[in-house]
Amino acid sequence: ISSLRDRITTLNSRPALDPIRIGLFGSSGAGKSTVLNTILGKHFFLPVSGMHTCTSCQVHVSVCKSRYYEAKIFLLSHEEWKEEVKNLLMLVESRHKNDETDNDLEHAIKALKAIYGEGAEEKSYEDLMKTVPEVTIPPSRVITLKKTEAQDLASELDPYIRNQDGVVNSSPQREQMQLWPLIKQVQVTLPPSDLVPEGVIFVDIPGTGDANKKRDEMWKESILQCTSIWIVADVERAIGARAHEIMVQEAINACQVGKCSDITFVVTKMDKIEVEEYVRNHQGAMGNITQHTAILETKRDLKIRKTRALKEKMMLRLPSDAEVLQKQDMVFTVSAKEYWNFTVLTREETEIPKLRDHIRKLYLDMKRNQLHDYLQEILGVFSLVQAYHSTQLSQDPPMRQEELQSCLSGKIEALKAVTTLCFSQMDGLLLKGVQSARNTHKRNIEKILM
Ligand SMILES: Nc1nc2c(ncn2[C@@H]2O[C@H](COP(=O)(O)OP(=O)(O)OP(=O)(O)O)[C@@H](O)[C@H]2O)c(=O)[nH]1
Ligand SMILES: [Mg+2]
Repeated sequence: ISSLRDRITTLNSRPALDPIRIGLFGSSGAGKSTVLNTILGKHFFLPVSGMHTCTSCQVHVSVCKSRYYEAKIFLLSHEEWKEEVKNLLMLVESRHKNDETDNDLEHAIKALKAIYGEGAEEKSYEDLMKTVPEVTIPPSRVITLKKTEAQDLASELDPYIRNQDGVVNSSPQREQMQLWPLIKQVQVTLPPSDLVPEGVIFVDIPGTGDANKKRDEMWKESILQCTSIWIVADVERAIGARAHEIMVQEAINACQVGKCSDITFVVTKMDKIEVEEYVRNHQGAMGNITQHTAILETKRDLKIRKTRALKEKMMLRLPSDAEVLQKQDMVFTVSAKEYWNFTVLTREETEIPKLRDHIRKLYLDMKRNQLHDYLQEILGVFSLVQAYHSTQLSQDPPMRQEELQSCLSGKIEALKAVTTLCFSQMDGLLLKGVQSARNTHKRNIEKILM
């Protein structure tokens, strides 16, 4: 009864259906934040940059039933920050030992300076803990922003998310910018829209390939939590990049041990295909080909090649009936730039609408699976309740252990008798066969040898 009660309580307390989590992984500058902005129908919302690594922390974006654009910026707890300071100081210490500078060391010095001011890297841990931070840290460790317009939220949020390397410190948003070493995660919610369903959480992950090791490894921790993994690659790096190979292997691993049931490859910046380059790379191509045709041909070619490569890799490590292998569309070739400008491609050809359909399909598939599991559990509970009920109301007293034992022994004996009979019949026939082989083998061998 108590186990039944536990199962019903769990069923009851579980939010009807868990949200699905789509993680965007890829090298820095691949266009992850831009694709996400475009899917959300916002030209500039999350910060993007072509100059240097842009997104500095994980940003979760979802749609919810509110008319406001909201963001929650979660900071490291006091204990977590103390640990971080110890780690940063250890890196600074290594400078004295190795007498060399590297990017991790530079990052550590910048982080300490941002919070404790000039000369922080020269101080001891104890001294730093006594130093009053130059930034205001809210006691709740959460900063909440709430706006009625997307652009207002975007501009207030920008200094918290944008990587602050090389930023001039006289900026009016200096105070917010300096908080970056403390920021753990940002959660953004948007009002409902027709473009993406409620219950989908996009996770924009800082790009890999960064000089900073810690930032570079962050994606590996997040990948196991994703229900759908998107590997985002610039068209100029879409084929043969080692970074993507590693991501595909980690994504397949996430299908085996994590929550993932979908791997999608998104090739970005299709508008960058140049006609001259296309003609040079394709010997059979005509010289008078248009850029439009060159892009469409490249899209088709990339889809075939990447789908084949992805499937081959998946098949090596996953069972042939794995859900992730049954997907129709695995590769999308998009252009966010053309979605807004449409100088060469139509909106359909940019594949942004197709990517939105893909999300809706993923959402429906996953919800269907979750609902199926949920109903299975309800059915299980019902049948247990029914079984319990019928034993409680039964007129006959419940069978005792000895009765069960003797009933079971009787059945085993009966089974033994049938098995013996069955084998004795087989034995008879086999013995007959052996006898006839003995009688005829000499004759047969002689016939063969003659
Ligand atoms: N030509 C072209 N440029 C694009 C397209 N999409 C993104 N970009 C540019 O690529 C650069 C990098 O884009 P981001 O969206 O910041 O890249 P990211 O992957 O989020 O980078 P990190 O945040 O550093 O990981 C920006 O200058 C974008 O304007 C596209 O479809 N076409
Ligand atoms: Mg980004």
